Amino acid sequence: MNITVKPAGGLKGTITVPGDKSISHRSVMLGSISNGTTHVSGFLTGADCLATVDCFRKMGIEIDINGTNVTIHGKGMHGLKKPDAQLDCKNSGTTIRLISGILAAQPFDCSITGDSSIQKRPMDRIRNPLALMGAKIYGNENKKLYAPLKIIGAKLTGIHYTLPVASAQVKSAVILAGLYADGETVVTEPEPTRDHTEIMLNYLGADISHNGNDIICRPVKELYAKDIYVPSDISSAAYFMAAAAITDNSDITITNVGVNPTRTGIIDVLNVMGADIKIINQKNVCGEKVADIRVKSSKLKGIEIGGAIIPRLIDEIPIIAVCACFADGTTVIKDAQELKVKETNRIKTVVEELKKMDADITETDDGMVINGTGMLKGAEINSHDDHRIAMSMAVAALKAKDSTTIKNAESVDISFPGFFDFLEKLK
Ligand code: SPQ
Repeated sequence: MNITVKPAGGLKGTITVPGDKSISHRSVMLGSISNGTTHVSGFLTGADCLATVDCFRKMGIEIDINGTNVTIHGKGMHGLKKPDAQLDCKNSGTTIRLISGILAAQPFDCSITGDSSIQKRPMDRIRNPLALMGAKIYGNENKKLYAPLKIIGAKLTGIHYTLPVASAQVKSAVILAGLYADGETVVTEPEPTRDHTEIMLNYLGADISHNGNDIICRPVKELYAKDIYVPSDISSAAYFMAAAAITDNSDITITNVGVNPTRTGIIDVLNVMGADIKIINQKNVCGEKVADIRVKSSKLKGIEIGGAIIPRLIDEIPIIAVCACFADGTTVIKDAQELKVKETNRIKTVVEELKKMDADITETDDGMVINGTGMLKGAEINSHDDHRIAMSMAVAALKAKDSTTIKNAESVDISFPGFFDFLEKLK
């Protein structure tokens, strides 16, 4: 599907964007292995989270979906059954990596795969620590390990593992395996990454604690089903925060957004760039911080972004690159080599597509350098089937000189079904 986006300014209104993708995935996984029924509200019915639902249904878990309300009939820590068919994670890295931590400890073997993008994303990063715990995971070995994966359930033992790269997916896979292991599991992070797994596990009765950069996980006998409220996804809100900041005469409010400090790097960066952002009505729901975010038009300036903040905004770098095109001066993004192993190589794809719009942007080995020109031209853009590229380029199009067409724009459904309707609503 091709979508044409015309230049626009004066974005006004209040919106509530769909539920957080990371938290929605975890609600299905942890609800499935809890004792009792979990009612989830605000669930993201994007394609990635539906892939997680499908995997657990194939393992015998009854899951009812009614709009954004999801009911999971959990069967406890040892209630999953061997799937009759291969599990399919489609485009979702979170699904394949987190589920692998659970599957490694089951009394059955199974096979798990995903689409062509998933089959190019490295899986040795989860296989290596899980293998140290005793897991048996096999796949296509070609320098790194790739899906399809064959996972043969095994008896696991707790380990102390230092993550070679900051990754919430790897941390979560090890923690989930640690729930089933003999003895304590400790994961040391080089930098803090999103901690939704830890928060939700503690909410459901597990014993996960922190000591500096160490996360300590003790095995559990049971998790207890509880209602889960999923806040709106800050990664989805980011597109509208950026759109309001770069277009003239805009003033928008995005309600009930998850503002867990491990995810708010985008707010910190926009603030340093000079954006007009207010965080209001803060509260705490199911252990997660939630707030409304008000953003008005502003004059941005270029900055340097790197180091410990990168994991707190890794998915927002494409939209930050768009903002940088309209900032005064130069923006340097570094230490972001992890972008190369996302749905696409996002350093390459964002640079390639913004160049088509005449951006002054250069790819580097660990990020990019953008000279703000304050001006982009309309172009024909390839989403590369990457939801975050499609949405970032749609925001860039709002501030371009003429119309922009985004090819394969349906990829937004991965994390934000209805994205283009939200954009229209604010115009
Ligand atoms: O699930 P997937 O495909 O990996 O999705 C992405 C995204 O852009 O939506 C990354 F491509 O988000 C990851 C994120 O980058 C979701 C995630 C999580 O829910 O644990 C963690 C991050 O990845 P990582 O590599 O830091 O573990």
